[in-house]
Amino acid sequence: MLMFNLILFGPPGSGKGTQSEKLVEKYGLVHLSTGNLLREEIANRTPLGLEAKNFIDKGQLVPDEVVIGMIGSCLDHHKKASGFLFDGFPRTTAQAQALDKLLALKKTEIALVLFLEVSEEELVNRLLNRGKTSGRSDDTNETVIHQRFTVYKNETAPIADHYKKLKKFQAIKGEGSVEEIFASLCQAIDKRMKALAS
Ligand code: B4P
Repeated sequence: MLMFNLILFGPPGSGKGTQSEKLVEKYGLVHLSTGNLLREEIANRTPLGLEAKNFIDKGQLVPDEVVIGMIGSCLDHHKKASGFLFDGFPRTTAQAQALDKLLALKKTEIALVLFLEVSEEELVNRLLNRGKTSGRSDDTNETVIHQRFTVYKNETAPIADHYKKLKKFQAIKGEGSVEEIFASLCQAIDKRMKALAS
């Protein structure tokens, strides 16, 4: 069976995690969120988690070799998956290249990259709001939030070009209700699935 591998791409707070939960339920994909995996490591106080916390608290990215290793072992654990939803990964050029290689080893590739487009003002509001209840250290301090945007612009946004060249990139309006955005994402996925099946 043909695998369907999707990347949900966008700045911090654009709704990747929110929409991923709904998408994996509808399409039966395996959800791989590097943010969630790292927070689990932190909660379990593992050596990897302790290292990651230093970076996340400052609004920086965790080193490539750490996240690439995590994704590699997750892919190995899900040998029978019908597809993966990558949420918050890749975030650097090195991660994008590593993902291409890991998928090639499984004789598959990325089918589609959906980019959630949200204004910076809305992003700050969402993150500060989440910080009030989640207690996430990277959501409570506005300086850290702005550092995350700077890192996103410098290190993550440029990888969009890689997928644009491959004609796998599509921007989706990420403002509006969660249901409206979900409907737009599903429309794009269904169209791509149909094209791949024909
Ligand atoms: P992540 O956990 O990936 O997440 P995020 O960018 O903070 O948010 P996301 O886009 O998932 O937003 P969400 O749906 O939750 O990253 C955290 C940190 O981990 C990074 O800064 C980095 O340090 C580290 N990290 C993770 N992956 C890494 C990698 N590959 N390499 C290196 N480091 C890595 O939505 C945000 C809020 O908005 C929520 O409160 C939600 O309820 C709300 N919201 C969602 N949709 C909405 C809508 N339509 N309207 C209003 N509010 C909405």
